Amino acid sequence: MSVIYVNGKFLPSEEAMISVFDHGFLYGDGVFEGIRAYSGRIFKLEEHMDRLYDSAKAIWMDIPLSKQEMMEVCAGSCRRNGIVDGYIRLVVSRGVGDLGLDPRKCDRGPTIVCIAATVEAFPEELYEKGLKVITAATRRTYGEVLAPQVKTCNYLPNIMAKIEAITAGMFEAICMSREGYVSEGSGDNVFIVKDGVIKTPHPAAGILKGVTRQTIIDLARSGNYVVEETFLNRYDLYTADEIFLTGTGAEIIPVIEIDSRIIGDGTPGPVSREMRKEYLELVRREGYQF
Ligand code: PXG
Repeated sequence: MSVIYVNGKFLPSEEAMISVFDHGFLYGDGVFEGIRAYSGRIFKLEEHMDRLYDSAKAIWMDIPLSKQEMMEVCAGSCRRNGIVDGYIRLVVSRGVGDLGLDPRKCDRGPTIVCIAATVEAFPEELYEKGLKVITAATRRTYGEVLAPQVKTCNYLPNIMAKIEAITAGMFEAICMSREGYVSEGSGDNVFIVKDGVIKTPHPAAGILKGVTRQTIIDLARSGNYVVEETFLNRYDLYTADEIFLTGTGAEIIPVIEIDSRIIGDGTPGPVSREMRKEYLELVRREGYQF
């Protein structure tokens, strides 16, 4: 049986509950992080903390714990659940309020939940075979509505894109920005390789700045690849030599088909495989020990 952190206490999972008046439930008013542990270390924990606190700030929410305390909540969740390799879901919602929108009514402060479990973003065999994806009709949210940099509990657009993928018999959907540039998948960032150059959508194209995305940019640059953060469109996807997706859950997963166009020779390309290998080596070397 797992134990789950809820507002300062570690509770058995069946006792870990939040109120029906929590604005996270009523309105999706909250922020979250998905973090991963490998070999007893939490990978890029500080980067996830920075993004969580920035997300909270952007939605006018104060998190009552320091980043260091929050890091210990994550570490404690792993320790108490005997996790060595696992997934940590940290959710900070506006808290318990009334049925109105006014966040000031949530005057007991945010609800903080931390769940440590295991994850499988995509079936294991697809990491070897590669993924078939579509581009989605659902657009990525844009800054004037809901800044894509904020990892909010409002994931309905992402889920709508995922439904498009599922109903098309695919595993993932890639969304365009309002302007029609490639932004990202429902829960992952996008990279392409063209003529030896690695390219990924510029943050201004409206993306969540993925921790894995930055890790890959750093790994690739230190391996002497040229990495461009730029603006890509569907044509660039269709004519890429390689495509791969990155995310904490997804890690690095090659794409071999998009909108019925075969990418490369229809098998995972060399750069995608190299980046995946380097990433999986790095996650076992670095991290916040627990
Ligand atoms: N874009 C979006 C929209 C995301 O939700 C990423 C990119 C990748 O970011 P990181 O920092 O993880 O490299 C995410 C990641 C899942 C899952 O089950 C993934 C995410 C959120 C919820 C679930 O795969 N987000």
